[in-house]
Amino acid sequence: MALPVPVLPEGVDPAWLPPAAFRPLGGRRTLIRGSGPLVETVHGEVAEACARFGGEVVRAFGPGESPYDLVLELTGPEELGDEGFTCVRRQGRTTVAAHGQAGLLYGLFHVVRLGEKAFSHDRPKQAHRPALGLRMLDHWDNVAVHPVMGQVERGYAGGSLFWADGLARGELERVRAYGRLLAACGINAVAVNNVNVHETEAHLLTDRIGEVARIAGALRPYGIRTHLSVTFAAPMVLGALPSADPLDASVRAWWAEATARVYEEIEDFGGYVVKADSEGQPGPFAYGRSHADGANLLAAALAPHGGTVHWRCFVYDHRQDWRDRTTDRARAAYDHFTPLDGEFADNAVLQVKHGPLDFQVREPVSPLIGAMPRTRLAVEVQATQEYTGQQRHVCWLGRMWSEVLRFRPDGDTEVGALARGGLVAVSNAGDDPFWTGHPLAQANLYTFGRLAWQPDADPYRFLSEWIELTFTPEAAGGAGEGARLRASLGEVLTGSWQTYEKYTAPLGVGFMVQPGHHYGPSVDGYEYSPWGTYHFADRDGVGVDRSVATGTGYAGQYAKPWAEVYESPGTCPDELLLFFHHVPYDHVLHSGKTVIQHLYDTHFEGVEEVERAREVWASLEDLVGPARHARGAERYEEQLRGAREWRDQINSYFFRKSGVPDARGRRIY
Ligand code: GCV
Repeated sequence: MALPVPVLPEGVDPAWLPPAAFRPLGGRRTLIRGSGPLVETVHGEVAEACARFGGEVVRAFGPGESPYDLVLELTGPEELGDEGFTCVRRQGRTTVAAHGQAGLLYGLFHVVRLGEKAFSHDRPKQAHRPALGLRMLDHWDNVAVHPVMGQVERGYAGGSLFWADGLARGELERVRAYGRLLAACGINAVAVNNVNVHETEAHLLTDRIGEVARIAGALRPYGIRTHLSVTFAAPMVLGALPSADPLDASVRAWWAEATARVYEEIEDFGGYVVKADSEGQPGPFAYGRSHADGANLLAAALAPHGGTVHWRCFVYDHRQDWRDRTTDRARAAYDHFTPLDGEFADNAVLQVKHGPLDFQVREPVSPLIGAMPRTRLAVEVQATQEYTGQQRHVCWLGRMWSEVLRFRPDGDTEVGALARGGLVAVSNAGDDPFWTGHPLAQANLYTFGRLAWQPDADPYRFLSEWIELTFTPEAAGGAGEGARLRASLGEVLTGSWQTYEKYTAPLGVGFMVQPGHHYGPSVDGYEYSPWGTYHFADRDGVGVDRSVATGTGYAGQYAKPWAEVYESPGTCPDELLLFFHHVPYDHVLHSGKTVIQHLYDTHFEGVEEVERAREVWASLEDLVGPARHARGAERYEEQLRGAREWRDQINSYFFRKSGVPDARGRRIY
């Protein structure tokens, strides 16, 4: 039985799956061969397109019948795995063949992306399969509204899609629609609660697992496995044991039993996500045990059922003394985890933030990636724009993520290939009508999924795909206007990350944000705090000396060639100079400018770029739909206000510290 396509609640934006994106499937005869629940999902999708745009879908060859335009069949080669597929067009027929049901679903969405091109001319057989087996979103959603963080920690898109009024939502149609959007960009796993596991959420593992099972049931038809964040202290919090020591037999038995019960409820449960010994969350250090002991405890409980533990490496001292310049937070993940390489169970994945600090607009790639050859690593990026404008500012992160994924830690293998445990993003979606607050922030979610499928691809290709799917020419009122719309959106999104970088913290130095909520500038907001995030600006210069020769030694955590490149200000790339070095304001960059003049120039330029983007958006009023336009316009006002505030605070601060005037005499306060 075909599974009906989810119906979006009134007023909710269809994002990159507007009905019009399926028009090319209309008016055609489609044959679907194979059976299984995801095949029924595929059938439902095609049937919906036929209902709207004409055409017919059949499930079995009739005798003598062959005039099919599209064939979707479960006969693909086993080598392509469960998620791969082939696509070919020959003699007037487009055929997608997959070995597994998920592959058929991905193949269908591939055809949707191709649009008319899928049917217009012959195409040679091409094989597609994801480079990474796990393409996951971590939701930092709380069930109960947290007094400080609200419902979604670092969420800028309303409340949780999964939880409302202290329970799993009763109506899960929108969760199904979310699963559909995620499948259409290749995502196959979702963790449904915050890695900071509070009292209420701890219970999802045991007495409230039924609620998780319902959510899993809504995501499953789109090939998405559900994962849960758990507290390491669960045996004490939930099981009344006196300890959570990973080597204690009763603790091990407790986890084994609890996990077996999870699988009774959710047969295809993906596994656990754990934040341990990090920012106050409990962990194995309390018992004098290592993080390998901790991760392996949960891995052992999950192994009989085929689950995986995602163990986060965000372990650092968040109670540092700012006076102590020898402790360097950037070093922490590498220092904690590299000695344990080879000690983790096969079904334990270490989840590493892409940079050594915390999702700043510019950071080097974490040296931990590439330094643990005997361990499965997953790389974590942040789609939710905690430090990149909180979905009030446009900041398309595809280029940043692509740079991370294409970085070669040892000068040879790319991060995208080293991330054998997968790619994970902190989700930016919520119950907002546009899913992501700023409608243009949808592009981040879409690009993430596509990059996780193909990490070495050109990210701009995925940006164009998102634009083409989301803004169909017919929605824009015809082909000519469609072209203008797409060019304009490309213009405002393509360089938006670099624009954001220009008007905020300069040259990789990071932070300089308002403490707590992290929105807006505060140059010294974290300078005398315990969080380990400093810039050390004084009257002579700015930046953190992380060299081996005179600094914290962090640069030495890299393999060659990077250890040498980063060690000296003469070879360090400009954009990371202040991350690695403390330099005088008149230090001359590779660009030929002094640090201080670069800082002034970029801050003026950044604001001008926002002014221009706001105008471009204003010119699209008739093309993007009134609600979307109004939302974007309101956000652009705020982005411009915010960019000016950043410019003026940063420029004034450094002018006052250094006494060096702007060479171009512009207004600084
Ligand atoms: C979920 C940063 C954020 C925290 C977040 C943490 C993490 O510190 O500000 O809100 O906690 O990262 O990744 O665990």
